[in-house]
Amino acid sequence: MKLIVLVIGLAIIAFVAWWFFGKHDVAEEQAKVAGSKQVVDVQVNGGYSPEIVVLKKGIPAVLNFTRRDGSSCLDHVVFSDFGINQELPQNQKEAVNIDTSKPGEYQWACGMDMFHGKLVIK
Ligand SMILES: [Cu+2]
Repeated sequence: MKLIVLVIGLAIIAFVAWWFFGKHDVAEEQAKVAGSKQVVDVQVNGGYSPEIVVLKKGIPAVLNFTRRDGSSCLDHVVFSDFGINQELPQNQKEAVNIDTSKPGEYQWACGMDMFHGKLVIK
């Protein structure tokens, strides 16, 4: 009986360690600078891909969101730090303009704050 408890305990510890320290594949993408602006395409399908977008400070940025997901959950994208709450029509590329004058990390989310992505401006 003690052995079972020990084995289960070790399994839980191993799982927690994996969860916190294991390398999870979070898609990160650096914006491509073209001319005077930088552009990143973000696919919206059960979440955001890439989930982390890295932008260069001071260059006007455009995030092109394409929502494949049919659920109403993801039909808005919210950048609360930028005062943006934009509708994402399904299967259309929707451009969201981002002010990159202030470096930092900023979350974006779906309209219900369930799915998240992150902007890194540096
Ligand atoms: Cu949602």
